[in-house]
Amino acid sequence: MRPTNKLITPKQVAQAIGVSESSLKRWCDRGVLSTVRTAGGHRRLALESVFEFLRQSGQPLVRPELLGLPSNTGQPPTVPFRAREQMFAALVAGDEDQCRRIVFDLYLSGKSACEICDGVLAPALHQIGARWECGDVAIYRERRACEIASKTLHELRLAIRAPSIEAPVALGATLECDPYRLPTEMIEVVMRELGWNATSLGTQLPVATLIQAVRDSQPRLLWVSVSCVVSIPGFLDGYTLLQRAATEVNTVVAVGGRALTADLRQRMTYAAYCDTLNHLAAFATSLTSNSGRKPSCDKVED
Ligand code: B12
Repeated sequence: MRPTNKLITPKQVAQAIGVSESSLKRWCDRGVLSTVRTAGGHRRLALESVFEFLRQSGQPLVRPELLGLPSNTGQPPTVPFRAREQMFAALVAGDEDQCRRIVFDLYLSGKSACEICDGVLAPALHQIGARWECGDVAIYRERRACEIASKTLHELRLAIRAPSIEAPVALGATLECDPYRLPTEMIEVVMRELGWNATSLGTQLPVATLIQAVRDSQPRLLWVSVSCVVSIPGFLDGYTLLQRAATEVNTVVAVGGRALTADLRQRMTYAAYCDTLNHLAAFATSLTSNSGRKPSCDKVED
């Protein structure tokens, strides 16, 4: 089982964390762990609420595989400052389980999705790019690393509580000619962790269809991830149309990505430019804590 089978039995959880089933049921009765009932009246626990409990309580995992995690999760615990190097090695080696272990070790020890993405996954991929440039990492390894990172992000997303019905909506994507999918996938996960109903629409979207999505959903926030610009005039024309359409429905636009040079940014209008996911998280939080107030800055600083 991977963290996609979202409802699990109290027995599985008790075995995973090494306590008796009766202790676990007591915790459930006291509301320490939330449960749902099946149609037949049996108690079940949502995997994301078990993860939340583990993050808050620091309770060690005895049999992580019962929660769909690699069996060596947390044994020994991943030391955050080593995680980046370990992630680089795991990605280059194509070791998907090790990559999942590092991510879930960090997540269960209380690190946010934002910290994991900005601080571990992205730097490991940057290092892969640098080593590819010198000819030290073969192209297939780089592509495989990208696939593994994407799959692991997907699992992390499933470990996060689903957005509530009143959650503010955010949409995002990359525009035509930009195939870089990891930044937009990371943003979806980070925004969902912040309680947003966030959806990445994917990569290489024609501007017209993204405008249609904005009009249909009228999100509170639209992110545009820009890792690659093939034609500057073409990009600016498309982006301007999109930004205007967003303004018409009161959608705030946040932009970021390695291709957004200072020169390009000067010719764009946006509510926030973010270097990191942490910047975006701060900006998104300011939107929900001052709902109704227009953001006053163009760039969110650390
Ligand atoms: C994987 C990869 C690819 C894959 C991408 C696959 C995919 N489907 O995503 C593919 C195969 C497409 C590819 C192709 C190429 N690539 Co490439 N690629 C990479 C690599 C190794 C990783 C990219 C990645 O996902 N990084 C992880 C992300 C998460 O990091 P990030 O982009 O920095 O994002 C972080 C922040 O910038 C920020 N952020 C980013 N976007 C946004 C958006 C918002 C709204 C916010 C808030 C924040 C934010 O948050 C993120 C987390 O911290 C990079 C190395 C690198 N430095 O990243 C090279 C790299 C970008 N590629 C490079 C090159 C040269 C190419 C090619 C030209 C190679 C070739 N000869 O064909 C082509 C060009 C393709 C194109 N059309 O542009 C160079 C670019 C050099 C340069 N000066 O521009 C790099 C830097 C490698 C290198 N060191 O030489 N590549």
